[in-house]
Parts: sequence; C-alpha cells; structure tokens
Amino acid sequence: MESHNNQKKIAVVNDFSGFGRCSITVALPVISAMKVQCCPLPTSILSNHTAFDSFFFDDYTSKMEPYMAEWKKLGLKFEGICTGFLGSKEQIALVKRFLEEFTGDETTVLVDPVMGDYGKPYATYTPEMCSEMKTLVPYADILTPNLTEACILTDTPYKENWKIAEVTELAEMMSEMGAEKIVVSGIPQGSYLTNLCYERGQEVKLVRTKKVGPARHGTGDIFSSIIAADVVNGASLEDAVRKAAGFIKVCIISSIEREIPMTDGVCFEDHLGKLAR
Ligand code: PXL
Repeated sequence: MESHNNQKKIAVVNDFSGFGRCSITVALPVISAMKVQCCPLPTSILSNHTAFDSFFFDDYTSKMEPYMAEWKKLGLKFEGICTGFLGSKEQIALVKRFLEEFTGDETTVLVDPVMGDYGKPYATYTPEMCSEMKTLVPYADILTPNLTEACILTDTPYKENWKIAEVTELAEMMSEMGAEKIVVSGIPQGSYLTNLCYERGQEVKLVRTKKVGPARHGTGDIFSSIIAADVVNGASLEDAVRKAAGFIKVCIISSIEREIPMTDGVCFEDHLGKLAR
C-alpha cells in the first residue's frame, strides 16, 4: 500500500548554509547516498557558515512551528532524527517539541550538540544558548560532541591534551545527564585522532584513525550524518563510527590535494559513491 513511510527517513534539524559544506548541505547528499530519505527542517539560513569573517544569518525559529505542523498532517514517521546547529535559545524548546512529537519506538535520535570547536563557541552561540543545549542531552540515543562541546556540556575547562581516562569521565557525566550512547569525536593522540564510544555499563571502545591533516570545517556534520544513516540501516555504533572516521580521512586527503581552503569543508563529492556500497 502506498505510504509516505515506506522508505526509511531521517529528519535533519539543522541550518542551511549555502556555502561551506556543513549541516543540511552535507546531510542531504550523505544520508541519501546511504539510501535513507533525508528530510531537512531548517533552523536558520546562512549565506555561508559562521567560521568565515562575514556571513548573512536568518534565524528560522518563527517558521519552524507551521513547518512541523505540516509534517504532522502528512503523518510522517522517522527512523532517525538528527539535531545540529541551532539558531536561537528560544528554538531549543521547539526542537524538544519536535523530538517529543516525532520520536516513535523505532526512532534513533542523534543529538549533535553543535556549539563550538578548538575550545571556542561559534559566533552565534551565546552562553545562554550553550546552557540551554544541555537540556537536549536527555533526548539523545546517540550524542556526538567534540571535545569543546563535551567541555561546555559538563562545565569542564577546555584544554589541549586529554588522556582517554579523562575523556571517559566526561562521557560518564554526559551519560548521567541522560544520553544513552556518547561518541566524543576528534581526540588528538600524537599522530592519531581517536573517537571514544561510551555506553553505560560497557567497556569503552576507541576508534583510531591516522591524522592526515588539520581538522576542517563541516567534518562533524559528515560524521553525525554517516553515523545516523548507518545505525538506521542496522549497523552497530562502533562500526558506524569507523565508517564515518574512515570516510572523513579520505575526504581530508582529497581536500589537501585540491588545495581547498580550511573554511570550505571537505570535498566529499569525490568519494560519495563509497558510501553507497
Ligand atoms: O559544522 C558546524 C557548523 C554548522 N553550521 C554553521 C556553522 C558551523 C560551524 O562553524 O557555522 C552555520
């Protein structure tokens, strides 16, 4: 029988940035390549992301409610919901409403607590917003902070060098805040980058990749999109993290070869076909 729900779908609550390869413009191709239908709910519209010196930014908070209402009328059901960059403090309450209304028994909720990187919050993130982001943690089946975001969520001072035991403590704190599974991404360890997968009562799993160049913008969004689609397709979290980290590595290598500026995200287009296999 015909239905809007005959194919797996992931709702992506994130910004639309026209240039810079992040958020929705990354989630759409990546999730689609992995054969899952991607349905974006924009949180803001930007000409380009906020790491450029200048950008146009239009907060979408006031439009989200009628947008969500139409999806309700359509009876849409999602196997996955991913939240990412949010446009305002007020918007966080709407995102929670969206999660409450659209999370079913079969839905995996991935909360990417997008707030900052390299120890600093992004340009549009106020301290109030960062504080409010903590209230999204209990909704997460999977929470994917980088080290900066893990520190903000746990009120821990940021520093450059981390021991795995210290990151495990941060993950424990986020677990106590209500996240089911936690992946702390991009932990520098010599010439390697480690992703730490934490699940209450289980041994911590480490996914290591050789560092091929400095971190680039938008890679966190590729990371969360691959994890969400892979888990929705039945993969374990550890396998999904391994796939995401490996994919990002080859994209960074291409971006270095093509001399892509650090701001411009990674040229994932060169490798998208690999995700379809
Ligand atoms: O990739 C994180 C991100 C997402 N969306 C916007 C951003 C950033 C990081 O700078 O500015 C608009």
